[in-house]
Amino acid sequence: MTIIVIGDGAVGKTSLIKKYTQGSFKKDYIKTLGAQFSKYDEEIEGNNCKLFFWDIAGQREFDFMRPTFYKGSKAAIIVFSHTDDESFNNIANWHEDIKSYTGELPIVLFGNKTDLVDENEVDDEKVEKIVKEKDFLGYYKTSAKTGQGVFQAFQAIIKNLYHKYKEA
Ligand code: G3D
Ligand code: MG
Repeated sequence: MTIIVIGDGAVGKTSLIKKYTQGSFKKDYIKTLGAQFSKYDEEIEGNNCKLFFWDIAGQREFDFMRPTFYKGSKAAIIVFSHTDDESFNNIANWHEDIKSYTGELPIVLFGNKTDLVDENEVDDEKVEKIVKEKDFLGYYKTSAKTGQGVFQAFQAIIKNLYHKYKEA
């Protein structure tokens, strides 16, 4: 099962994958392709599942490569950072990008770097509005630094895929 992880630069995509896989992933940075590929074996409900994460660079010069990664993917994680409004505003663009190449793909939204913001200052309504609008599977607050929420967030999309493809 391949999952693409996208979002603006420096929102924490690589750090989140690292945290979730506890650094145990086999990492291959394909610089010329602007993507980092991580393979991770995980036991889900007693079955071994192979997970592949594509951490796709947001740089414009790699625009031409993204469709290739999108097409082989079963799900997507869009990451924004709570410390970067621009990364939040770009969620819709990332979503359009995915849709234009894959049609419908299950998508979850991660709001990362929660450790850097005051819980009371986070505008949850704004986020929930876009989750509803775009029909995302869910929204999770994460911190790749403290690890808070990271496990639950990845598990949500992985379990969703697991059940979807188990039945198929
Ligand atoms: P990217 O893969 O989306 O481009 P990275 O982002 O994972 O490379 O992270 C960019 C920077 O943000 C890194 O800092 C990383 O340590 C930091 N970062 C990522 N996630 C979090 C988080 O949840 N909390 C905090 N406080 N920092 C985070 P450096 O300085 O290493 O470039
Ligand atoms: Mg990265």
